[in-house]
Amino acid sequence: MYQSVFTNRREFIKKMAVLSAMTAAAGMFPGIIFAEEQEKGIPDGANLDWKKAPCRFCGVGCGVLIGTENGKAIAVKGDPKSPVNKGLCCVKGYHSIMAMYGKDRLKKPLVKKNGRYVETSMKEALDLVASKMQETIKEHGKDAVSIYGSGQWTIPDGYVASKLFKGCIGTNNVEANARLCMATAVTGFLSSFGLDEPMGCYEDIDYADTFVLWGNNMAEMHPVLFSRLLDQRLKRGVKIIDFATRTTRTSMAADKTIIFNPQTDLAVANAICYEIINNGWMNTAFVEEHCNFSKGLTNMGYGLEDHYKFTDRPEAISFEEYKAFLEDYTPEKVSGLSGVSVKDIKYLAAHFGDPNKKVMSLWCMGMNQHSRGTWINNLVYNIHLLTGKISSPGNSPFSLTGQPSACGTVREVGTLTHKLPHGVVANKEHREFAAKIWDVPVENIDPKPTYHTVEMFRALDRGDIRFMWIQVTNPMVTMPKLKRYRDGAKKEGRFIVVSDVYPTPTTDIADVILPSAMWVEREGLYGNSERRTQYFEQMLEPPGEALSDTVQLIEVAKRMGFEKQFYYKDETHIEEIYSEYRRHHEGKKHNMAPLEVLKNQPGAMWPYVDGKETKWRFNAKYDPACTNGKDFHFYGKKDGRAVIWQRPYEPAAEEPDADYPFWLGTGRVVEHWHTGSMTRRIPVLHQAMPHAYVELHPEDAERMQIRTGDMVKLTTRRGEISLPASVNQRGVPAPRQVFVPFFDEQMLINDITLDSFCPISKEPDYKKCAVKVEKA
Ligand SMILES: Nc1nc2c(c(=O)[nH]1)N[C@H]1C(S)=C(S)[C@@H](COP(=O)(O)OP(=O)(O)OC[C@H]3O[C@@H](n4cnc5c(=O)[nH]c(N)nc54)[C@H](O)[C@@H]3O)O[C@H]1N2
Ligand SMILES: Nc1nc2c(c(=O)[nH]1)N[C@H]1C(S)=C(S)[C@@H](COP(=O)(O)OP(=O)(O)OC[C@H]3O[C@@H](n4cnc5c(=O)[nH]c(N)nc54)[C@H](O)[C@@H]3O)O[C@H]1N2
Ligand code: SF4
Ligand SMILES: [Mo]
Repeated sequence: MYQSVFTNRREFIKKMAVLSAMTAAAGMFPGIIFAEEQEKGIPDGANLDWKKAPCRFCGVGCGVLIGTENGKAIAVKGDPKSPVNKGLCCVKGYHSIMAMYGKDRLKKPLVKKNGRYVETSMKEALDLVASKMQETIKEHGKDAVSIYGSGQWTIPDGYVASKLFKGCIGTNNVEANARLCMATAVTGFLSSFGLDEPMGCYEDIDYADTFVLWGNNMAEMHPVLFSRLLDQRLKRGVKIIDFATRTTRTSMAADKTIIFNPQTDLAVANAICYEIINNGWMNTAFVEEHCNFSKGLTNMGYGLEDHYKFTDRPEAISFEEYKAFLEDYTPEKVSGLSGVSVKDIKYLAAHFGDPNKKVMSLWCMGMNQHSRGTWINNLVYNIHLLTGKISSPGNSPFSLTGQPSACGTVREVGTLTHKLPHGVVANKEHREFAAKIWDVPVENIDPKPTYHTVEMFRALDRGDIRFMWIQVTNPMVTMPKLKRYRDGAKKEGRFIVVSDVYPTPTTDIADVILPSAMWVEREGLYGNSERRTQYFEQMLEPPGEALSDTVQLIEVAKRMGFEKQFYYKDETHIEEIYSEYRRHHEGKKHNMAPLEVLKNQPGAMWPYVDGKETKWRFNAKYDPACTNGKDFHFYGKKDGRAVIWQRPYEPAAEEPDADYPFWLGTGRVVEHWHTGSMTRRIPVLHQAMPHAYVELHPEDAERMQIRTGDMVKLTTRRGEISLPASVNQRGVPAPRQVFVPFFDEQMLINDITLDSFCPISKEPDYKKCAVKVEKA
């Protein structure tokens, strides 16, 4: 039996076009769609069986209740018991179950033979994957095979992937798309505090007086959490300050929007520190007791050269040295560069400086996808450390995650090349500890990290990597400077396995496509932004031969001869895998709640110690791991002190010039999840946002005589694409800037983005490159 996946994709694209032609207005009335579906005979919901799960989509981690009847999920509501969302959901949450029912769900494995995809059984497909991996290792060595996963992997998926590749095969070729997303948050935390993940939690929202959003569009990207900020404003009159490079729906809801030039957040943050120190707002007792000052290397490049190596060399400095450094960042000096008025810089600083105000900073990709991302993370921590506004209710620098399990599966499980579940591969004790739990010889674990994500795709292009297994991510839409990496992946002698639930541009380049069981079609766990681990049970049967990503990996591991390490007795393996995984994190600093607890409540925050969650880490009042006898203990650092970093302003990797006079920034919209593979198959979401566009500032549009809907050609040094214009619609960029969302695989903005990255975190800067803008 032959089935071409391309036929499916053509059908999908055709259907998208038909739906786009329908008026957007219809999309505003979901009732129309549901009525249509109801006619097709959706059950009436009289005998619904409700079960809890974390939402499939974003890192907020809302609790949802899913109603199933006759083996189908037919209703969703917010879980009123969840402390995260207290019964509320956003549009994606409410429509989440529909993402499982797209007509072209992958149901059978497909193997490419003579340029066509041939259906095969799961057993044969897994045999092929295992033998291909073994063959590649034999011919090209263990570092020629790799796995590229995701912050949408469940915790068990990531755990078994790491165990198979790092522990059994012995290669550190394990990366995840969180490298494109949260890697900078990790290096920010590690350099400032020595331990990853926020010290505070969502409850901070209930106590903070001022919220500073550092270039994130919470109204669209973390909608339910944002509604908690709005709720506090109604109740207590708190202030929401939107500090951003463009006006968004978040700006519309904020009390004040301050627009700055891209990349200059570095300078403004330093100016805030200058103001704090020079106005006597520093919490001297806190700084003397709990902080050190440090500086690192500067001019570290932009990761653009292949094989680029950079190692930071931190050096202690004195407070006086740090204070002298800040003289370059007076509000007056920074104002011209940043485009922010002196008054607004002082306004921002005064909120942090006021001893009677509790301040919560929130950020996401504006600060992380930044060629100096680690630095800007450090700088925001500096502000909170200088004022002592940290690790206590309402005083909270809070780095938000994007994906449902970016924290749970990538940061906590450690599915990055240099990481282990507990610790790093370079550390002998950490290797010994992991090897013992994994039941492998310690020599198996290679002490040297191999490739981070961008380098991994460069290695695939060069031929150093020959085999790549891609799970729960769609890199052929989401890699920066995409064309180069697509051409590389398609070269002769590369073998690509893709596990997905729908055909995508990434399955288009696959040699084997494995259909996956999605979300509640299997059992799993996610970990959200506030260190909350949440469990979900299997509620539905996966379609056709679809298997969970965990089981796919285990089956291949067994075929490769690792039966002993992957011998799990219970049927879905999740219970055993999770309790094995928990052993890596035992102790007061990171203990995870047992599965029985997670089965009965909407998640628990780690460190989970003596049956209790730790809400504020490093604060002796709340955190049992504090042992220095003081009020705060930053125990991630050997001397118990957090680091205030001297980090200068440096320009972006590519800035507008005469040939490419605009900034190009990219990002998201509320209706779609990343590459739209799921949300574009939900009619109501697709119709509300049928295709990508380019946002222009109204003055630029007028000068070029461009109106909404006109085609605009964007050209960068990497190539060109054309998209319809959007003027004064949802978002408005600053003059000489354009913004494009990346959800639309038919208008691949990443074909023209730049693959520069923060040399410390290796996270690409998707927010900045230079572009020429013309009416097409
Ligand atoms: N609806 C929906 N929600 C999502 C997602 C989704 O796909 N759809 N994805 C999830 C994921 S994985 C993520 S990572 C998050 C992303 O959430 P966000 O980071 O909030 O969203 P983005 O649209 O990526 O970021 C755009 C913002 O970057 C800021 N920016 C641009 N340049 C700079 C700069 O130089 N400095 C600073 N500080 N800011 C700058 C701009 O102000 C702009 O509004 O959303 C999560 N939530
Ligand atoms: N230009 C630009 N590019 C960006 C960004 C940006 O801001 N601008 N942001 C970056 C960031 S922060 C992120 S997080 C990435 C996201 O980038 P990706 O992870 O590449 O995008 P997704 O669409 O989330 O891909 C998830 C894939 O998993 C599939 N899937 C869903 N459920 C399952 C399952 O249970 N099992 C399996 N095997 N597959 C499943 C979906 O169909 C989809 O194809 O994009 C990055 N790329
Ligand atoms: S805010 Fe995020 S987690 Fe909550 S319902 Fe929306 S997409 Fe789901
Ligand atoms: Mo992300």
